[in-house]
Amino acid sequence: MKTYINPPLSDWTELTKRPTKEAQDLQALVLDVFNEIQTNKDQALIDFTEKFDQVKIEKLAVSVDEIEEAKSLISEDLKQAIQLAASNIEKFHTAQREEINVIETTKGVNCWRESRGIENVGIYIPGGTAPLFSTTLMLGIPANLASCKNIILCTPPNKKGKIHPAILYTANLIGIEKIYKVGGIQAIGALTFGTETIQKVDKIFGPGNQYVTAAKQVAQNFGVAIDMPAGPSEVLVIADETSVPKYVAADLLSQAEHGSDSQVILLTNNEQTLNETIIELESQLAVLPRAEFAAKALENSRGIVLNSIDECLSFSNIYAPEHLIFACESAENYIPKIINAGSVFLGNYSCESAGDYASGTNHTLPTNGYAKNYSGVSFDSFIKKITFQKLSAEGIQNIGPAIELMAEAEELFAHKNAVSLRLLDLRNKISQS
Ligand code: HSO
Ligand code: ZN
Repeated sequence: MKTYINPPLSDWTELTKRPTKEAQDLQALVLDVFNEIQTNKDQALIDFTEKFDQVKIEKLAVSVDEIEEAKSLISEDLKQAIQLAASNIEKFHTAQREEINVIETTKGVNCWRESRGIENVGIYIPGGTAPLFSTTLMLGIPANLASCKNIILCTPPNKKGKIHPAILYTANLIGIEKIYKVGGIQAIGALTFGTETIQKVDKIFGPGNQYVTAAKQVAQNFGVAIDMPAGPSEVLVIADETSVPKYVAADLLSQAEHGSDSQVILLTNNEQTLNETIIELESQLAVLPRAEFAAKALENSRGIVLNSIDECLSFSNIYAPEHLIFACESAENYIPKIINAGSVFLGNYSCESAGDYASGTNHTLPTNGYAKNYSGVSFDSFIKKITFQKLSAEGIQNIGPAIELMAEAEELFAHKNAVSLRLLDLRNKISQS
């Protein structure tokens, strides 16, 4: 981790940048795979799985037997842990539902919004070095709460053609029935166009490697929405003399172990806190099974001493971290000053792992500075809202003349006429009675 003591403001632009990665241009490859899927459908998925994942899949759909086998492979303790997490995630996301609120904007003019679940949603769960079965909860639970009609889960098979049992157990626990063994670009292609087995969806959710990310980007050109642009995971910790260096180091490493391209930032107003945290980082890193990833991530990472906690916050708002851990006793006093962050963890006991797994908040969050203009996934991500209005005779009489004037000023006489005809009828009715 590179360290900086009171860097001048002129250096902040550089210091708040993410590490630049040689982004491969994968668009041509994605389009080739998509083309093939449109023509050869299931067969293309099977062929690409053999080519990219080196495994020959007989059937794309996960069978009931495979689910039963997965259930038998998960320990009771882990099942209970997953159930606790599921219950908290469900509670937090249920509370995000909104009541219908009918507003009478002018006498006789009633307007309101109603939510409808997006009918068909695709959930992508990565396999690879760490199978993130917790993401199944984070995406599946709000999809259920939103009453999405079809929830399609895709996840890549391993070299033996199997899916991690915890992913299958979790999906089954929350009632996801359509689970397919397909990953990478081909999974996103299947969700975008549909095949004989896999249904086309309206929106695709979930993290993934650079291939999945590129494919989700391209899928948008074919009328599919996505949750958000994805990038490597990141955390920014603000610490002061009330923080516990060993906790801070553990939190930094918990994000660093996700991958060598992760980035972690420590900001503090206290040089001793920085030094003690660095010593802790070294000793904790040494015994981590994923030390190789974490060590690489630390090379992209920074420890910075600034003049005050206010300055740390200004820096953090420019960086716009996916996760902000405010590990100071006084953290709550600063909440109004937090402008850009995906999810915030306050005080010494609120580790990021809590939000990653079990506190109830969602862990699918905007990275790469997108916390400036995107929210993390929530109940809202799985619905769209329809506006309704009902005008009474009195309502159209009240706002009709204003509409006529505005339509005329825009030279849209059919618009004006739609009002005038009604007003005329109403006037005639009154004069007849
Ligand atoms: N920290 C990740 C989510 C996750 N962590 C899943 C563990 N499992 C999102 O940035
Ligand atoms: Zn994590």
